Amino acid sequence: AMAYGDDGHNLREVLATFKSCLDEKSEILMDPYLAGWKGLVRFLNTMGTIFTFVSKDAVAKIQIMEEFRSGPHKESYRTLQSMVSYEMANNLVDMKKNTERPVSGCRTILRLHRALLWLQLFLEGLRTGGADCKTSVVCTDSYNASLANYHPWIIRKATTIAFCTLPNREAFFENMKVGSNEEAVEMLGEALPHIKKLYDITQELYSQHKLLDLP
Ligand code: 1PX
Repeated sequence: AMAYGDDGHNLREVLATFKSCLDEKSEILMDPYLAGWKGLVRFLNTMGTIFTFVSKDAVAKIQIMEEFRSGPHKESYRTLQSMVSYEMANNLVDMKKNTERPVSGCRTILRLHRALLWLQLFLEGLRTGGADCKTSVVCTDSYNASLANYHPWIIRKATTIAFCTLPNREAFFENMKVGSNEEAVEMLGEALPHIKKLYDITQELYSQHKLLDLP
């Protein structure tokens, strides 16, 4: 019963939320996308207070998007695609640094999108890593191949120190609450292609609109 514990951070359900983001037109639905991130934050909050600076930033970005989703233009934020169309058409996306305009949905989602690549690489590393792989190394490599490219030195330093506190692979799998190690590996193998698809569709959308470098 413990293995399927319902304390709010069953990773199988969190990853299934991401799977449910794609609608029939291959558009990405904002609500399950944000719900997926909230689930990841709940998971992160079980990893120790050293990650508080990470979860605070993630929560702040989720909240920005939730405000758009409950504001006067909420229908425009139903999917990532409709958000891009709406914000671009209404000149709401700041292309330069240090201007007074409010933060856009596009730049906010871009930060989560970059973090989704970290997640994909990290989970893939855990899945294929073998019983005695070092999670801190897997995590650092995934970070260096994704988010680190956009973070200033001080954040990279703090992040790398926090990664050293990560538990071993077995403890990670246990914390995922999806059953045995074999079941965890199988669950990741099933879930990761959906995460990758979400990432690829978003990457293509942002690339088409030249939004990949938003400050
Ligand atoms: C079994 C694996 C599941 C683990 C779930 C972990 C969920 C992690 C959620 C992380 C979300 C991070 C969003 C970061 C967005 C970002 O890049 N923000 C920076 C830029 O924002 P700005 O508005 O200024 O342009 C901001 O400067 C970030 C600050 C905080 C540091 C972010 C480090 C992210 C490291 C990746 C997550 C590590 C979690 C490791 C635990 C396994």
